[in-house]
Amino acid sequence: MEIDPEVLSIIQRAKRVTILTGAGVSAESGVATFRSYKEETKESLWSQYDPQKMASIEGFLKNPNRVWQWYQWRRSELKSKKPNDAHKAIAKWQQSKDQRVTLITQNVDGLHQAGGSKDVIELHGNIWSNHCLQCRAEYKGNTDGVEDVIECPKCGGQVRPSVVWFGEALPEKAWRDAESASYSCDVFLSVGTSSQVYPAAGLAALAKSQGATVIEVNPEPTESSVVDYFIVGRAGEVLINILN
Ligand code: BJW
Ligand code: ZN
Repeated sequence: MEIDPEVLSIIQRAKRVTILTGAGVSAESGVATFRSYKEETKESLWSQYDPQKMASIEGFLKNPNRVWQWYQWRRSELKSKKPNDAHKAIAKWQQSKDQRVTLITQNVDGLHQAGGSKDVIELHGNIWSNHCLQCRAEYKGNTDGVEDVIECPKCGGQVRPSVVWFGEALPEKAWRDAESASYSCDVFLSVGTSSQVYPAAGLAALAKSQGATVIEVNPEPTESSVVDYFIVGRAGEVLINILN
């Protein structure tokens, strides 16, 4: 594939690049996305499960074991997944001496870190961590094979995965860092996200309001309305081409 030379030159001239990634970046590692469905006929999560039941506090309180087991299943699926070309290309880009590249992700799978990225701003938490719903203490134990919700050793509350569910606030520091990286970049690159979930989807508009060029990478059209350039393609091949 070839990328429009005009877009390439805008990216190359940028001093500060902020990248926002979504589930599409992990799709080529074989991780199911939430909404879109296409990649190697893999069903998306929300075509099989009700987000209100699985990814909201109401759903958890109603049936904690069902939600817990769903996350345990996703963790077991993720165990064998490896970072792909997109994760690796972004990690390499972050090491550039000429450009400052900030990575913001909505993904909870940890594959960016596994691919070598160091400072990853995780907007929706991390699926490998757990904390108590009641006292918020981090639960550090290994949960492999644990079928039912664990009781917090400190207060007896229920232990939950440390991800951000619908209706919950994003982690404060991550959100602050994401906002400032979006405010201050020359290029905002949105990769593999359907841009339907807020507030993350609003970062592109924030960047644009400060004069950044917004570039999107996705094989499919998205909900985003502020895009200056849309690169049609898969995350891995597009990022490799941008870097070469
Ligand atoms: C490829 C590819 C390849 C495929 N290469 N690409 C304003 C307007 C409307 C609604 C709201 C609003 N503000 C808030 C809301 C409510 C809600 C929301 O946005 N709802 C919308 C769905 C309408 N937002 C929230 O509730 C947020 N909280 C909040 O606003 O709190 C307010 C508050 C403030 C103060 C105090 C208290 C409360 C929280 C949102 C949390 C989202 N959580 C999830 C689950 C995480 C845990 C888990 O993993 O289980 O996060 S939902 C899910 O969606 C997950 C994702 O991170 C997120 C985004 O999905 P993403 O990454 O875009 O994936 P897909 O599947 O949608 O798209 C994949 C894309 O990849 C597609 O475009 C493909 O084409 C593409 N693709 N192959 C490149 N090879
Ligand atoms: Zn507790």
